[in-house]
Amino acid sequence: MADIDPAIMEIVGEIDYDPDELRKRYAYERDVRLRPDKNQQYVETKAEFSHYIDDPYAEPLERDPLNDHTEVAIIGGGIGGLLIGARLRQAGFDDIRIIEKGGDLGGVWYWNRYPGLRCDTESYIYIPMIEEVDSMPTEKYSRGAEIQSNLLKIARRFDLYKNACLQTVVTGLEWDDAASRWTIRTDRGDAMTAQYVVMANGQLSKPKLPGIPGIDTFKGHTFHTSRWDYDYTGGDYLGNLTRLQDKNVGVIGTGATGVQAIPELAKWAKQLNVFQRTPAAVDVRANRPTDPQWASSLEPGWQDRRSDNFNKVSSGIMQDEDLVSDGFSELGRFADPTASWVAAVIGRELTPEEGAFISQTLDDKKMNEIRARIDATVTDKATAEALKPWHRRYCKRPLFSDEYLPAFNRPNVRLVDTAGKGVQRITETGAVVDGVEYPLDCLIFATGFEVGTEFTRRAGYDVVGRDGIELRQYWKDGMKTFQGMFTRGFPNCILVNFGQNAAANSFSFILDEQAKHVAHTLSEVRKRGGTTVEPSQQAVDDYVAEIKPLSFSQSAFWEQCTPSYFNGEGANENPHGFFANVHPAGGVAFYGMLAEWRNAANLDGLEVR
Ligand code: NA7
Repeated sequence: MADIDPAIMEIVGEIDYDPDELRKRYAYERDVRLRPDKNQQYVETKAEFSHYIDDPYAEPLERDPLNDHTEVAIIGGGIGGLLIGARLRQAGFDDIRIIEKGGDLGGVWYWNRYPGLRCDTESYIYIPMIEEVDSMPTEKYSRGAEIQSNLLKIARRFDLYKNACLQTVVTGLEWDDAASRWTIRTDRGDAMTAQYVVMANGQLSKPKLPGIPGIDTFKGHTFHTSRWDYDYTGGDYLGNLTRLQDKNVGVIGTGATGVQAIPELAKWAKQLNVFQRTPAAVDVRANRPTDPQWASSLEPGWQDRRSDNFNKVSSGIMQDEDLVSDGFSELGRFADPTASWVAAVIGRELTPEEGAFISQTLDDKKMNEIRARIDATVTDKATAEALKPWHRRYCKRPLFSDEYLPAFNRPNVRLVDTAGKGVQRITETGAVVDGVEYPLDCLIFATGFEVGTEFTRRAGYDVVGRDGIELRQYWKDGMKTFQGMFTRGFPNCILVNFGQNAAANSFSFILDEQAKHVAHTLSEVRKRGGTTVEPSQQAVDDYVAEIKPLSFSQSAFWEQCTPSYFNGEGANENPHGFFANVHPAGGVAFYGMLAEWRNAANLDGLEVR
């Protein structure tokens, strides 16, 4: 380390481990997990697996097909759809219809109800429009039920149930150029029309299953965590899973969901077998009740200010204060490889090598801390060793829990480590790892959601634009948009999603910025007396050129990572990957640019007719 500036060494602190050995271990653990079938390893929840995505919560609903017209149809009633509805209402749009698959609005917070469910970014910034609906989360990280009830407050406050179609699955969109409107077909025989369609059908919304041989042969009970079967387990989101007290339960998946659900399952199952492929990197959560004094001291506009502060801090942009001050904001110290906050501390620009050194060293030290916490918490040494993650912090969505590790100290909980290989086989009666069968009454899949497949496959419908052009075809080699939202040849059709835009740790922030963008654009078109809006070819070409060459997915960081949905299961060339199209400006600058574009109010790049 002799040639590193002492000021930088002071910031990163003592290096009391062997970085080369750590690199070798990370590379080894990645290589063990790389599979030639990459994203193809997963089973799509269709055909004989479609029952995994049935709605267990909704009562049957009958209604006649609709063929009426609305000004704005929003596909998806999750956070994105609700925010678009709210922002459009604020901009004076009355004629809105949300079309939602679920039995109620709420999106992921409607579907996910597993015990232990909470948001992982702070609720004061994650739950949108807290001020507008005059609400306050009861804890720093709210339970799922509290988040859902806040979302429904937005729906009621902005009258978004009016005209909504619940339990309705869109099956196709078709543009009628002569009439300047979309026809929307659904599984209920609807052929409604709308002047504008906003596709807000979610990012991680289609559950996926692991392609483990024999998965279709299991004769016990089974479900995906996003369709929790409380009839079988007993209890509710608070736990009390009393019907598991005489059951051998298996859970596959130790990601964000597994880490939250496993401690609850551990409390109630007779025997819980946790089948682990990649150990979860779990840092301190430190959840706490909301301090009423703090809540009453907040000044109007506090939520936006807090969210803005969090975005900057968690992106490594130096601020006087870290308002959220949690594990996510802490990650800002090494999330940004140029470590701009360090530059601010030492008073000069860093070389790229220095930035990479700081970022990597702080990451190593954080991961060492996470591994040391496992040793300090888990009493059985072999279990503790097997629970240790060997990858960089941002190779996977960072996880936080104070209940996950202690669950492995319970006598009824067994960690079945698969040494990176996953479950070998599922039989009629259990799961096999390393030739040993673990008998199970119930097998729960905490295996996440489809990522890295085409948008239209995840959405479940194709979009036919002007002159019969199909979105499936048009985007087959990757998305082509302006601002990640507007597509040439698909007038009046706007995408709200994490696609060709920039990442931010709080997903609801991205969705709200996009919702403001939709409301602004439609208002401006209205002001101009227009009926259609679409991006110019030049605007799309320029935008795509701007983001493609610098996409995150091509960076060395992701290549060195253990497989995950972040790096397309190691398949960086996947044009549909999670980070395949990310704008290089980063979240703060990118959404700042969108806000400036709105301020200019000239719809630059869009053609209005
Ligand atoms: P994730 O984060 O995609 O996690 C899925 C988990 O399932 C992960 O631990 C996987 O292990 C595991 N998995 C997948 N296939 C297998 C097989 N074949 N055998 C064993 N284990 C397997 O989904 P979550 O629902 O936890 O979280 C989704 C997002 O929701 C999250 O990022 C938040 O943003 C909210 P792997 O790590 O791939 O080895």
